[in-house]
This record gives sequence, C-alpha cells and structure tokens, in this order.
Amino acid sequence: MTTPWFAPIIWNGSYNIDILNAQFHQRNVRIGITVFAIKKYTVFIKTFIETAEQFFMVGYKVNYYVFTDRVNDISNFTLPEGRQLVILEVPTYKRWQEVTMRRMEMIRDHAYQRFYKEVDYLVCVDVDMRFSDSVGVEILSDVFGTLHPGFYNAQRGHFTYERRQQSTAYIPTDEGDFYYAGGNFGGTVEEVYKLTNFCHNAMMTDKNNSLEAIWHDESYLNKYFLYHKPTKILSPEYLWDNGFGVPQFLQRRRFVAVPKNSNAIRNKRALQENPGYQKEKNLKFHLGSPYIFQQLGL
Ligand code: 5GW
Ligand code: MN
Repeated sequence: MTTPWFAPIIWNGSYNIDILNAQFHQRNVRIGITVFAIKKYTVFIKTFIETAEQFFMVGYKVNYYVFTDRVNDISNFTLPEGRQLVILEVPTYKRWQEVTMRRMEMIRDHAYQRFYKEVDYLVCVDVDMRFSDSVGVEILSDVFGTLHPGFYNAQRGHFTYERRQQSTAYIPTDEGDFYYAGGNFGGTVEEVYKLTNFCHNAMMTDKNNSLEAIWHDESYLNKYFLYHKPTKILSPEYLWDNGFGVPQFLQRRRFVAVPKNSNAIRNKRALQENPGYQKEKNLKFHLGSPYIFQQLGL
C-alpha cells in the first residue's frame, strides 16, 4: 500500500476518514474539480454533478469548473452553500484527440489566472463518469495520480506508454512505475500548474515534429509522473470501468465510467452521431494490442 518512494496507495480500509476530515476541516480546504464537456459530452454533466453532490467531498467547499463550448446546454443546479458551479466557455477543437489533449493547456491557463485565488486543491477528471461511493479528502496530496483500471495488475513491459523514441512522451521498456489513467489526477493548484504546463509543452514539441503520443494526454501524464513522482496514488476504486468486470478485491467503486453508447443505443441516428462511438471502437485496442492500433495509423 505504499510505493518505493513512500507515497500511499489509497485503497478502501487504508485510512481513517474521521481523522483525515478533522485535519482537512481544520485547514478549511477548498477544492476545485475540473471537468470538460465539449460538443456532445454536455450530456454527461447532469449525472456527473448530481452524483458528485452525493459523494464528492461532502461537507467541503467545492467549485465545479465546467469547461464547455456549449454554455446553454449546461442546466442550472441548486447547490448548497459553499459549493458552486463555474462555467468556463472555451473553444472547440475539430479532432477528438485535440479535444482531450487541450485540456492540459486550458487547466494550466485557468490555474494561473484564477484557480489559485479560489481553491487549494484541484481534481481533474473525465466527465463521462458517475460517482457511486464516497470520494473525500483521502485523495488530496501535493500531486496525485490514479492507477488505470486496465493496468493495475500488468507488468511494466505491457504498459501502453509511448514507445517511439522521437516522442517527448517516450518511456523505455525498462522504466516506469505504474500506468496512470488520464481521467483522474490532481494536487495543489501549483503542482497541477506544473504538471499541465509540462504536458502541454511536451505535446506542442511533438506537434511541431508531426507527432502525437499514442494515448494522447495520458501518455504525457505518464511521462511526467515517471520523473515527478506522485505523492499519493489512487487505487482503481477511484476510476473504474465496469467493462473490466467487478473483481472481488475491489471493495468499492467510487467513480465509474458511464457507458458511452448508452444514449446512442436508443436510436440509430444517435449512434452515428455519438462522438464517442469511433473512439470506443479504438478502446478495444487499448485493452488488447496498442500496436495493432498503431499499425492502422490511427
Ligand atoms: C469525443 C470523441 C472521442 C473522444 C473524446 C471526445 C470528447 C471528449 C468530446 O467530444 N468532448 C469532450 O468533452 N471530451 C472530454 O475529454 C470529456 O471530458 C471526456 O471525458 C474526456 C476524455 O475523453 P473520453 O472520456 O471519450 O476518453 P476515454 O479514454 O475515457 O474513452
Ligand atoms: Mn472517459
């Protein structure tokens, strides 16, 4: 339950939430959660916020920072005192790869411009998710990452790191501690600034060389964590996908992927239009062989 550099790995049963709450309430911490709802992904916001209100940092000051290009699609939520919704209008990018990758730049810019004035910690997550059990201050630390649900048990050589030496995200087969998920990381505003700044700059360097890492922002995040080790690591309880089944050791599923074709399945038109559809097909390669994916030139 700790890494070789003495960072705790957060599993159910490894901490006492009452002690931690006493500590964090004493410090009166404020938490920001960043989430992107670009194009059709605005459909995920309602469930995301409703379930977060039940399970995310209950009793704390929380700012939801929703980055979107469709401000009018975000409905109003009645939130209790101390919790608020902040809608940040941002540009759309045509390619889905760019939609997910540009999150790093936008988090960085807003961390620099405003987040540091408003919150102490940032939690940066995917939107196609629901909270289904408590996620509290046990996750907070200077800089934290989450074990990817598909790789917590895998050998280092099987991690889907970027393996092309020309890329800034390159990790050799004999290096790397864990395979971290792109969909849940965070830390203090300053640490998240450093992380997102690194990832964005690395992406831009690659872009200038006509390169894009195999798993986009996730590949650059993994490169960052190799040389800037997280001070806490969240178990896959904090980013589960029921597509991986429900293994017995997994006592809690706190933050779980919403199947992306759930809307689409209902009618054919939505299926063709669902922006996640094409990507979902690619997900199979992610779980199986990334090299097939590479060979296809995708
Ligand atoms: C659309 C098509 C394919 C891939 C991503 C998108 C997409 C992602 C989008 O159209 N709008 C959008 O807001 N996103 C943001 O990027 C969401 O916050 C989403 O959770 C995040 C990562 O994309 P995902 O969730 O589709 O990635 P996986 O690896 O969880 O499938
Ligand atoms: Mn996702």
